[in-house]
Parts: sequence; C-alpha cells; structure tokens
Amino acid sequence: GQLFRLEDYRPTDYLIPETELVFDLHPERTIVRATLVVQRREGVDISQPLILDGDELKLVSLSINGAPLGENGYQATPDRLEITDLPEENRFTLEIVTEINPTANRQLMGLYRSSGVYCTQCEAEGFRRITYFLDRPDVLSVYTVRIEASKQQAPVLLSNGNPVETGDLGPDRHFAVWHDPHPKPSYLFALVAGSLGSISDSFTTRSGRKVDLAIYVEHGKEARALYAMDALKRSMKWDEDAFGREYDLDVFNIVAVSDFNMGAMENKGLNVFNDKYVLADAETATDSDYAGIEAVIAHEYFHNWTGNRITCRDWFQLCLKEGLTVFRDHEFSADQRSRAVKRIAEVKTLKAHQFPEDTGPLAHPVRPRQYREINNFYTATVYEKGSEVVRMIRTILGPELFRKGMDLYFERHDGEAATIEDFIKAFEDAAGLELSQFALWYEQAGTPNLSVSFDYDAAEKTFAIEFEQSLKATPGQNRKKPMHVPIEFGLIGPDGREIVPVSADGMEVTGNVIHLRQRNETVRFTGIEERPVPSLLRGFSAPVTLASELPREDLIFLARHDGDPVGRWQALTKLLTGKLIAGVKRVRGGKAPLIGVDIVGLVGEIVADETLDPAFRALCLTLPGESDIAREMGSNIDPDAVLASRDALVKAIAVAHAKPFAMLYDALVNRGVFSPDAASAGRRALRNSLLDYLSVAEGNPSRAAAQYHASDNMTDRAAALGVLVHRFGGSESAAAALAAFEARFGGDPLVMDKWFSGQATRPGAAALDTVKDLMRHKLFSLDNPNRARALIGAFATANQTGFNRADGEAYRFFTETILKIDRENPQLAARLLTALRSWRSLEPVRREHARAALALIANADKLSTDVKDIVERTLG
Ligand code: BAL
Ligand code: ZN
Repeated sequence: GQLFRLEDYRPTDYLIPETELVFDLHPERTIVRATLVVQRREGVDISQPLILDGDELKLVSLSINGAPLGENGYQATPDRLEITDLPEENRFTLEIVTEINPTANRQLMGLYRSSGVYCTQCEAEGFRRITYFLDRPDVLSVYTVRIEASKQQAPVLLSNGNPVETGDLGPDRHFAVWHDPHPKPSYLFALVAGSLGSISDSFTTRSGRKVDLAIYVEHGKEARALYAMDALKRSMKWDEDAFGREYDLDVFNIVAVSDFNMGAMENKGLNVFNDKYVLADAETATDSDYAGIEAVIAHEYFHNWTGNRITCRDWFQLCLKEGLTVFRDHEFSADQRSRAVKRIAEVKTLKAHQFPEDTGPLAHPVRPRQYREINNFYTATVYEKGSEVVRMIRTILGPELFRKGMDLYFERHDGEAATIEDFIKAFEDAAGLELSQFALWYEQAGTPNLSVSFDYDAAEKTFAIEFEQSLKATPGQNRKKPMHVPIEFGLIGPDGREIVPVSADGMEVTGNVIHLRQRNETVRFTGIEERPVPSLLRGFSAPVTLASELPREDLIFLARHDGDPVGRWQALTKLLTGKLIAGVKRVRGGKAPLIGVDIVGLVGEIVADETLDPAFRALCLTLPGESDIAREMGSNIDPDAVLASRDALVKAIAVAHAKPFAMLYDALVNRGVFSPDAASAGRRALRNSLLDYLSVAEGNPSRAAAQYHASDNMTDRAAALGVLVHRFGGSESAAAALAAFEARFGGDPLVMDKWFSGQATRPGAAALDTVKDLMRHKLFSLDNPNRARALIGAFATANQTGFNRADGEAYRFFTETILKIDRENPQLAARLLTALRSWRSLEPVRREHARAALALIANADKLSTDVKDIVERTLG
C-alpha cells in the first residue's frame, strides 16, 4: 500500500460545490447518476486534469455540460477517473453514471445490502465505491439526492438533510428526494432504502425549531428502540445546555442495521447504527448495553457539530472530531449517571485498550503523521487518548475558559474543514495562553511514566514532591521531549481531612493542579503541620503511568480515605495489582500465592460500606482482570500463572467474607419493575459481582443456576450464565442454562452474541474446541461483524488462557480465521488481528508460536491492504 504523509497535504485544484445524485436501486445492478458542479480553483491552470477517486467502479457514461466526453478526453479504471478534456470555464457540470452491485458488496463499505435493506457506510473512503468523486474530507458539497426503488422492497427511502418530495413511478416503483443545505464532505453521505418499522417523536430546540425524530428498525423491534429515542432527546438537550449547540435540520433519522463494521456513523441528519447500539429492553439488553446505547447515540448526535459542521481537513486530523466527540459523550454520560463511576470506567477502558496500543508495535500519535490504510487508525489512541487530551485542556484552562475556547472554535470554523492547530489556537486565544508544549500530546506516541518521590521535613513544615517524567521510544519516534502534564492532587492529613498548603514553590501550581513541564521538577509545599499522604493524579488527570514511592500503608490509607473516588479506586487497584503480580511470580516458582489479610479485609470493608455508591463498591470488588495484570507486568507473561494468582485472591476474599457477602446479595435483590437507571444498574453490578465470589466460596453452581432461572432481566441472566460457564463449565447446570438460553433467544442474533461470547471466554485450553464447534453452529456466520466479534473477537481478546494456549494451537486457528474473513471484509479482519499486538510480552514459548502465526499471515497470498498493514507493523 501507498504511504500517505501529513506533510504532503495539498488542497485540491478543483472543488465540487454542488452534488446531485440519482439512485436507481436494484439489488444487483444499481445505477448511480452523479451530476456535479465542478469549480476550478483560482490560479489553477486549465491543463490540470481532474482526477477523481473510485474503488471497484464500473463507468457507464460521462458527459460535461451535457455533451458526452470522447474517449480521448478521459481515462477510467475501477479506482480512478482522470479527465483531461475540460472546458475553459472555471465552473462546469460533470455527469457521471456508474453501475454498482450492492448485494455483492461484502466489505460493508459504500452501498450494500444488509438483510434486504440498502444502506451506506462512506467513512473513511467508501463514497468512491458509489461514484467517482474527490473523496476527501476537505471537499465540501451541497447534496440533493433522489432515490428510486421498488415500493415493496423499499417503502422507506432516506438520505441526508430534509425531505423534499416523494411520488410514484408506476405501480411497482416510487421515489423520494432529499436535500441537505449544509455543505458536507462525501464521507458523511448516507442513503437507506428498505422495509423497516419505525418509532417517531419530536424535539423542539431552544430557539424553537421543531425537529421530527425517527428511529428505523427491523419490523417487530420498534419497542426496543424507545430507550435510544429517549437517549437522543436527552443528548439534544444536553448539547444545548453544556455546549450551546443546537440542531440544524427539520428531521433527524436513525437507522439500525445488523451488518455494520463500526458502532455507528454520524452521517448528516441520517445516522446509521449497528443495531447493537439501538435495540434494548429488559429481556434482551444488559445494563452495559443500555449504557453503550446512551453513549453511542450521544456520540453520533454530538458529531453534528464536532465532525459535521466543523469537519476534518484530512484524515490525519481524525482525532479533531473523534477525540473531541468522545470527550463530549463522556461528559454527557457523567452528567446522566454517576460522574465518579463513569470516570473510573473510562480509566479502565483507556488502560485496557489504549495503554497496550501505546506500548506495543502499533503505537502511533493521537494525530498520526503517516498511514497506509486509514481504516486502521480508528483506534483507542485516536478516540480515547484523543479524548483525554481534550480533558487535559479543560483541566489546564478550567471550565469557563474551556467553554470560551470551544465557543471560539465553533464561531471561527463553522462550515470548514479544520486542523488540530485550529483547535489549539482557539483555546490559546480564548485563554491568552501558549499551548505549544501541550500540543506535543498530539505528536508524541507512547504513555509517559512519572516517577515520584516524597520528602516531609517536620522541622521546616514542608512537603516536597519530586517528579521525573520519561517517555519510551515508539515506532518512528526515538527521541521524545518532556510534556506538559497536569497533575490534580490533594494532600491528606492523618485525620483524613484535606490540607491546604500555605504556598507552593518550585513549580507552577494552579488550584489543585500541579503543572509538570520539565523532565525533572520538584514542588515544595509549605505550612504543612503534619506528614501528609499525597493523592496524585486525581480524576486520572493525565493519561500517564505513575511509579510512586508511596509506602503500602499510605496506599491503604488512600484506599480508605481519599476524598476523590477515582484516587481511592486507583490506590486499591495498585495494592491489588501488586498482590496479584507477587502471586504470579510465586505460581511460576511452583508455590502457592501468599494472601495478606489486610487486603482481603480492605476489600470487605469497602464492599460493606453502605455510605458508598453500590456501583463504586462493585468496581472495587471486581479485581483487576487477567489482561490488566499482564499489562502491569509488561513482559514474560504466562497467562496460566496469571489466572491462578487471580483465582487464589478471589477465593481468599470469597471465603473470608462469605457470610456478609451472602447477606448483601440477598439484600440487593431486585424489587419492583426493571429500570435501566444508573442506581439500579449499580445495585445489579454489585450483586452480580457478589454472585461470582459466593459461587467460588460455595464451590457449587446452585446459586448461579437459581439466579439464572429466576432472572427477570438480561443483566442478571447473563451474569449468572457467565458464572456457570466460566466457573462451572462442563457442569450439568452450565449445560442446562446454555440450552435454556438458546431455546429462549435462538431467534435473536444480538442476544445470541452473548451466548457465543460467554462460551468463547471460558478460561482454559478447552475453549478452542468450543469455539471451533460454535463456528459450525447454525446461527453463526463469519460474514456478520457482530457475530465474528462475539465469537472470534471475544476469544482472542477476552480469553487470556484459552487464546494463549501454550501449544500455540489457538493462534494457528486464529490465523486461518483471519485469512478467511479478509477475503470478504478486510476492515473486520484487520481489526480482529490487532488482538495479537502484545505478542512480544508473552513468555518465550508462546511468543514464538504467536510470531509464527503472524508470519503465516504475512506470507499469505492476496492480503488486503488493511491486514497487510497491521501484520507488518505488528511484526515490525
Ligand atoms: N465516525 C465513525 C464512527 C464514530 O466514531 O462515530
Ligand atoms: Zn465518532
């Protein structure tokens, strides 16, 4: 594949201010007539050809200003149209007719059919699979779209913008015309046509515009879209309140489809969703499904301003819309739910998905400087770390100046394709600050590490904190500069109260934020009467790792007394992780892990504390996962030893607290009707975590089996099934629950995904055979991305012992499967393959097996650019 570089960016010679598209939809032979108003930029010579992007296109005809173009006037291939015979006027009309086959499109990019519904996915470069175009985000055009289709196959005809006209075309066919007044890049184009059910509602914006809202789903599933509709209305209101952003069309439509590569897509006025992020009810969705729907509905809606009204100049700037929009959806969820619990969940996600990216061969900056395949850069770094960078800007500026900066950004760049420089400049100008060092967060890959040591001087009554920051080399970046790291902190006195220092010397401190800028820096607080316990990185104020010399007693103190719940959780996690890693080392030395009573007691104490939010207690009770432990260890990982150490600690906690846990489990039982609200979800999370411990303490599946059969909601049912399959796999109870689940939900693919994942993640070497069997299950298909992710993705990313079998068999199976998927859907194959990105941190035997499996892929024939790019960088 070709290498694209940021420094090679150049604006186009031609623009396309207006685009008219007519679709004559047929399952296998769709005709697309594109009428483009083309504008030659000032100063561009007429000899400059017009070069349009294509991808697997078949050109039917071509004309300019109404006259067909002679064969010598252009050159067309499936992936490129070069027109040399251009008129002298700087503005002319180009008409292109192409033929495409939506049914044969299994990449799920461009126009395709999913369960009989025509739909599109154009980000990043899918529009060029529909017609020849300047398919890049800095070419903005006003679209008018006419769709013609069979009345019976496609009673619903949707595109971007506002509806203009509908009508009949004889007895069998009909048409609809849509017009989107907001100029947009081609990646935001969308079309949907099919037979769909819908729910509708409306929202009146604060300036009085009534917006008609609709969500389209498979017939019969309408009621399962009600929660998504509620989340949409809350999102629309929140964006007005929190960011002053109003919606700008007469309609807002969402369509749920079952074959979708991503979570959802923010096409202007017509969001297309993976149905996983739309459909929910108590019977079929877990609390985490509900939270996911709320977040993704909000995310796509928020793109209307951060992404659509202001879009990206080029794909290197992807984080401009994604990091910012993730930050906005995080804040929305924090306001709708418990802020602390939400923040801890974000930190867990960041560490689980982004930190390994940053330390592995696929590390790249939040704004990459080069790519071979842009699809491979929809990463945790661009999205989640991109969001953390925006969060740091707010931490540095404070909420008021941050809002002022956002307002200025919207005011300056509305209707434009912008860059990260534009974004940063808005904050610099709004706050009167200079952020050039801060901007390194966009440029330097890797997770900075902070080493911290402390010194209390009782005689001088000073407390000093010494920082050293370091950042390891990453692919293409050997030398790194020190970054501006905002460190939120608190100093806690022996009585648990916050100490307010008289002064802070040596470093810039604003409010409760220490600004670290140099490689080595020391801050000295004065007027400190007693030795304090420092709480650093409160709220996880920067995406860094912290190596602090804090004594164990201080961590225990923080886990009990830190006024910041995130700090409290971080202290507890640090203690637990240390214990678990020590256990792994003992297991590898042939010994049993040593379990200290203090940690076991501490966990019991937090779980029993009725003053704390149940959701927070559930987070504390859930031990760091196997991959968390592996990540913290960093190298020479033996997943079997990791699991043994973790299981030993679970068992010790379970046995020590069996009685109070059982009482609490009973007390937390659901009363009344199911509600997906955060408080109820928190109670269920705590109760289901207790179920796991109690089942371990009791040593039998009775409690989980009883819960499985008594459940009136999917959260409790899926949790019970998880305990049965993971702790008592192979037992009669587990088999009975699996059979009951299949009998009840076999007709519902989304629910069955939980059944596939649950089995794929059963710890131990036997899971591989289960996965192979399940691939032959009648409901399984590698063609459906959700199904492939549920089985293959879950096995590869969430089953450490099963996937990393010591004999390497699972890697070999994985290799074959990836190659199969790659033939149909390269984007999905490449994404799944990233499961092997941390192969170098395995112990030598597994590492060699993983390397060999990757080499098999690298050497295979006919790899897609997507997979080739990932495998080459992974082997690096
Ligand atoms: N733009 C791709 C899907 C999303 O991030 O919203
Ligand atoms: Zn997004």
